[in-house]
Amino acid sequence: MRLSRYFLPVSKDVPADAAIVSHQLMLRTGMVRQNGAGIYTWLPLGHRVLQKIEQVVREEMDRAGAIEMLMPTIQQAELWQESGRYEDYGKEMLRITDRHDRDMLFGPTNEELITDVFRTYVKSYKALPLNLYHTQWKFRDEIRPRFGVMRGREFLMKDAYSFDLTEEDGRASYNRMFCAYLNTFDRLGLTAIPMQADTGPIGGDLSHEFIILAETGESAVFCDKDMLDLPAPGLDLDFDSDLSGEVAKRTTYYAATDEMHDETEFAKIPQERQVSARGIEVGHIFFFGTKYSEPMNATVQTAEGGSVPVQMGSYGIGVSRLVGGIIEACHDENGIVWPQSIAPFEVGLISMRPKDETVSKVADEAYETLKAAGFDVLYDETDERPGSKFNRMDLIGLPWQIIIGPRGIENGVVELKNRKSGEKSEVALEKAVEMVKAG
Ligand code: P5A
Repeated sequence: MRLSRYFLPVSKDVPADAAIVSHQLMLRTGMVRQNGAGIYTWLPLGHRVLQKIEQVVREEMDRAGAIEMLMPTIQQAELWQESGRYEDYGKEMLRITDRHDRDMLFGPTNEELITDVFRTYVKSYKALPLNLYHTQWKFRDEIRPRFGVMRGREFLMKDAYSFDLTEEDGRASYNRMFCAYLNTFDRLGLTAIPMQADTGPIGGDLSHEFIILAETGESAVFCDKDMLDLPAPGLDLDFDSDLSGEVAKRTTYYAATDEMHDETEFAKIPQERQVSARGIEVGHIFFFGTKYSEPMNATVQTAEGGSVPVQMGSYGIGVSRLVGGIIEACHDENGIVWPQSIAPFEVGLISMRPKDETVSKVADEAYETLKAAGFDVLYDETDERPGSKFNRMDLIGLPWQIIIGPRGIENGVVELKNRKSGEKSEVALEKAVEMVKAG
């Protein structure tokens, strides 16, 4: 993408109510524009990141055997009346009336809708296990939307729903999602800690929140430091195998959010391993058995010919929240430092002298070479001062910068800068391509 033709409204002014660094940086880099309390337009740079995160999440859901679909944002009140949550959900639910005076709502989550899909089409245990997911906008009329996209009212969530015949199978489905989540967050460059959590309006008695540590996090969290060093299960994990050991490895450690915190248990950890910090909840998984299937009559035939309510769980990842969460974890004094896996562009190509014919020709060729190598490239061929070009590239945080100037051309090299380490090297373009590929 040529910067002169892109839409990148970088700005110096940050509204005073942008209290945390991720919110400030998202506004400064022109990733989002606020349209109302907790409601945002995703501008091109922000939209690219959102889509890249969604894609990583999708790949890991697919790897774990979940199947993608898409449910609507607007739902009928009847389904929620059937489950009993229509009244319970309270003011967080945005209720809407259509022209025929029908009660509708903007979905805050989709347990009811997916249960309705399930009961319509699935009648036999033979179709199980089944895990269906989508990535769709949700609306929750949060009492205090704040911190930009981290606590929005309209936000993008990936939500998956598992269906099993027995409670034991249901727990196996839960374990698959538990492991898939660890792999997903790892690919996003994050250390996410599974913590025992309150189940709130979703329900059930088994639930883990996935928390990344950040000073600006909304929740107080407590855990064992040794947990932080555990590697993710890995992309070669066999999702058909028994994963209870992988889960147990992590759940034997103490880790809880403030609602579930038990000071006596926490005190049993050696003091030097006690982590008491703040965290951001980037995912939340639940197993709630027949909470929805029973009242909504979602049953399956067993091998013996009987009929039982299906066992269910639900699994959420805050895709739009992750954009802010990742910036909280990945920035420095000059701006954002994107992990390569979800950077809006992998390479920022800077032409030092766009008016110089030779420089511009070499830079144009480099642009074509980098694109042909499969990279997303933002090519700054604008006529601005080099200083402001460098600052802007640092601010938007692309993992690699390639700088083309007259001196390098004379020596047959480009300058390659790694945004994270700040390391610069003068190498031939082919070598730079290799280094970017290696990540
Ligand atoms: C699980 C999937 C659920 O809604 N039903 C379907 C279950 N869980 S949850 O914990 O309530 O939400 C899942 C994740 O969504 C993100 N999230 C938010 N992100 C931005 N703004 C909000 N207001 C918001 N509320 C929830 C979180 O990452 C949460 O873990």
